[in-house]
Amino acid sequence: MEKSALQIARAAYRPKLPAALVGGLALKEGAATESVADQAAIKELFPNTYGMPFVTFESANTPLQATANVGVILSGGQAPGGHNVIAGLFDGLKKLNPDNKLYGFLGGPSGLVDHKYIELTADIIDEYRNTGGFDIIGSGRTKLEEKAQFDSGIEICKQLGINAIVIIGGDDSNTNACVLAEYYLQKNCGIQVIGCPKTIDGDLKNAMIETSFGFDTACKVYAEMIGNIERDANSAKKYWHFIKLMGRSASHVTLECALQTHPNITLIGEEVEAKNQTLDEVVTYIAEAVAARAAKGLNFGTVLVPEGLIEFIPAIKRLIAELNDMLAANQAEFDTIAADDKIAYVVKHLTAENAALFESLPATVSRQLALERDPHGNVQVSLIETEQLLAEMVGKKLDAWKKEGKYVGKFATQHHFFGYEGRCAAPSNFDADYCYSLGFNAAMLIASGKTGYMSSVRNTTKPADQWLAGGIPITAMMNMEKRNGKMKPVIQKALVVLDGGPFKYFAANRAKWAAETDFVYPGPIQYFGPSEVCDQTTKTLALEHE
Ligand code: FBP
Repeated sequence: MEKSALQIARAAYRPKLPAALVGGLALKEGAATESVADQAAIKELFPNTYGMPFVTFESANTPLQATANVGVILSGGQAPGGHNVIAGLFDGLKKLNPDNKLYGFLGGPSGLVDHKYIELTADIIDEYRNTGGFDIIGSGRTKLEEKAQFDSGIEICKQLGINAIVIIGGDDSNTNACVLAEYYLQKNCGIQVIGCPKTIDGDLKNAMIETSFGFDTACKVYAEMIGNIERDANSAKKYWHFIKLMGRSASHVTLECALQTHPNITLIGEEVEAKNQTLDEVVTYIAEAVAARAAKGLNFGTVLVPEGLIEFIPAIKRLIAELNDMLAANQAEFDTIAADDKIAYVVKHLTAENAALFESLPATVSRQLALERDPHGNVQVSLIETEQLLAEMVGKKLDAWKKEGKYVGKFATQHHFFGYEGRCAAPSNFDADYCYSLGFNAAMLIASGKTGYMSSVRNTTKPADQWLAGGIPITAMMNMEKRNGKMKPVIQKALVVLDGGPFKYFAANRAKWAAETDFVYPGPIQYFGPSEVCDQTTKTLALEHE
């Protein structure tokens, strides 16, 4: 396969490791842990993996040696750096013992259940070092939840002599990793399970997991594109650009991109929810900023919208919840209704408040809400074109204000959705180093006999040699939440904290960014060059650790 000059040069990049992982090392156990909430319930569900201590690696004279064959799984959406986690794991295992083997389960967690795998040899690994994507073994969204799936995993592990599984995934996949670890301990089958924190959404983090991998690179890619759009907007001076950014349940990506590019308007879902705002209030907020700029002759700008915004608006959240329940209860009848009559059927079966809100939405959105369901019968919120919905509603409000003489401007819009563009980008130096360290560290946790732990690399705002490596028991991150009507143990999702450093910085500057044209143009990720250009972390990480 032909490679670009950058690909060839990048393949030779040697990711940096925390100093403690470079030579010999020793494991230091910290204090016993408690789950973040619902301690009694989590302890009962995880009798073997609850309360384990934090662990940290320290430099020592003796190198760790261990025999371990490992199976690795990529789970969920792609995130830049996944290949480097696997490369780090491979190199770590070979350092422990050159005879150790690494197997890759294909297509995500289903590879473990269906016994689809390849052995990852040095030749294969070398092809993928420092590259984006998950194509080395593929990924998938199968959930590991059933005992039959776990038992099928035991079968293939016994067959291949695998004594540890590394699951690279987000909060749900790591929750399942812990369930698997607990089950394998109960069965005493000698298979350890270690998790690695992945997701561009940035919503898997806590004191020991400072960031999920992929967030850094994906945000840098989106920020480059937003900067380019801002420059276009400032050159042509004739469009308002509405840009939706991926991040299904949290607004970290949008906040980080705002910090990097200073757009005129940024919506943060968590704030909209905290202020109990209605859709109309959100639209009015944007329209007022547009009108204020128009009064100064500035008929252009940029608006950033998080993918999950619509679900953060409390009234819409209630509407979606009722729609899901109502359609589930009336599924059989609903399926027999002619397509043209479905909207009327929905209106008739909703409570008055939700019916009124449903009818006030633009037709494209109400159709999407009523007619497009996922395989579980739920509304497919991510398909709603929020950027278009907001632009349309702002346009209508401005028209009304024009008639009242309150607004004199031009409002022409362009829409964008950035998500897939950044998920498989070649990892930034930060993600290349962080991911390699996470994988290498996972090998050391396995060699130390740990299970039910997530690989943890901390102190990441400092140069890589000062990073701290260790592990956090996954149960320590858990609480009980309602899922499909039942209380389940899950890793607590990290949403944008409104009194945290990143949001506070944004809130202190947004009025200025709205009124002025204070755009920042970050440009493309740089892989080679001075450290201040190539090794910057995200603004979020920097502000969180100031
Ligand atoms: P993960 O949580 O699995 O990392 O995926 C996150 C994400 O990238 C979201 O931002 C987005 O909503 C979703 O995946 C899209 O999923 P799909 O790849 O199935 O279209």
